[in-house]
Amino acid sequence: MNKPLLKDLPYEISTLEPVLSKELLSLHHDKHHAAYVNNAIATIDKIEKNRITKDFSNQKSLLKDLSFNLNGHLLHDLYWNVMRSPQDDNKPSSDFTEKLTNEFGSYENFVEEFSRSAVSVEGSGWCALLKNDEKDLVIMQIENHNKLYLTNYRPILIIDVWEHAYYLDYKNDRAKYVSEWWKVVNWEKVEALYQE
Ligand code: MN3
Repeated sequence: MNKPLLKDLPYEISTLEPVLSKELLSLHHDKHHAAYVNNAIATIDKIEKNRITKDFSNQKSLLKDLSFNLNGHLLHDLYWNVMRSPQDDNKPSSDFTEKLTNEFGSYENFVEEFSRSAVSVEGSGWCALLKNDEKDLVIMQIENHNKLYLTNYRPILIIDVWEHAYYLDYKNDRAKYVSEWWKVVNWEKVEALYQE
């Protein structure tokens, strides 16, 4: 299986300021995200080694580690890519606003429902907007990196609500982080993912 790769951020480290400081971003990308990549690679190596030795005694814990670390890597990749420099009146296109309105009542309703979902994730996790093949939209919480998974739905917008994603800038105020985060959402990217 191909090994995951830690890519550089798709923008300068200070691009998301003042919503997310460069100190926070550098710690988050270079330490936390990097650790998931390294742990995923180490786990894949162990699984491939077991395949040769036919020793599957630790298979259960390896597959758990793979799910946790590989998802951790993939979700961070998406998270970096759905953000850009902050804009005050940051809104989706009228086409996508219509999609959100059909599903959630209005753009404002969507933001409220998504924000409440993000703030209420239990412990460490994520909140995502996902689409299926029929282009239905759903909001989903993800605990850790891999729990509460919904099959056949792909995330197109995601926020990391692990404390490491905001503590340096917002202390324990997850709600403040979530409300500021809407300024850096890259709606063009979200809409491109929706169209894919
Ligand atoms: Mn994170």
